[in-house]
Amino acid sequence: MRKIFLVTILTLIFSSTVLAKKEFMDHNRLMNHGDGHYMDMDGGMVMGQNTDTLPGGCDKISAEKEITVHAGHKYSKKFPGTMFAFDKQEYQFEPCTKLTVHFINDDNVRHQWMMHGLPKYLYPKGMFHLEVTGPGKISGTLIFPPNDKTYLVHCDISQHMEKGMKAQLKIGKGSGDLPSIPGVSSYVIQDDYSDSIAEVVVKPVVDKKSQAAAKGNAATNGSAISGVMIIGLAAGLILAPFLVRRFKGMSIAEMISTIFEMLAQAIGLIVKLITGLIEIVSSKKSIELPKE
Ligand SMILES: [Cu+2]
Repeated sequence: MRKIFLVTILTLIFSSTVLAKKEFMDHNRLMNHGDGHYMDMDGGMVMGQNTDTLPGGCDKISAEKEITVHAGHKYSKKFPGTMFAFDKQEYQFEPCTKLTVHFINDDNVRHQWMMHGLPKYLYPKGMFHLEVTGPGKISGTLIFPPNDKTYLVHCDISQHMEKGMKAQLKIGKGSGDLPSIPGVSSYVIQDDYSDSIAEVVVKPVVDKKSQAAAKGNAATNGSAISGVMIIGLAAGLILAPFLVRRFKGMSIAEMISTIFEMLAQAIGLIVKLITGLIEIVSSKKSIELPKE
């Protein structure tokens, strides 16, 4: 009894330390890895930092700006169907602006503020990238090129962008809106929260003729399932007497081993059949080597 009590207490202590909210961390002591790449051992990273090289076409730095960007689950609440978001979904700056981004992660997971499509001669992989694991802050600086363009900003952690952590940054007039930016542009694939499957099938159909066809499709889908069921039931009925005879007087373990044996035999037979068929087909198609 005492042992169980001790184990329970230890488990509770251990899980509380694991589940406890991590402390906010200011990632301001980063190691310089060259090429604008900085990082620390606590999950902080800056890639594509550029504080002084003017992009081609810029005579001078047109403006110096600073923004604070938040990333977190709580910012996704205003966008139905999302899980993560930045606090802002759209940014706009003048060409040749020098921008410092203070990126704050409000979650207990890893988030990024990653900009794509920058000129590769200046930004390795065309990227400017800020990353923080767990609650914390990191800052990075870049200088924008001179052309009007819309840049994608997102978090590249698996499914974070798909679940809402996506924004756009326009330089000058930009080059249009990117799709699926929460609250800014419409989704490429619109989520459907209606409760009927039939409605989902019919929804994109416009005219009545194809509407009827869609309904017909739904009906045949239903009958296809019942057709498979009928075949299954028939097979069961045919096999049942045979199986009863076969398993008479057997223990459960014996039954299971017999079933596996039968399955192995069946698989062996199927494999033999397929290899036989392949041999027949390939022997017909193969070209004989010329005899000398
Ligand atoms: Cu993320």
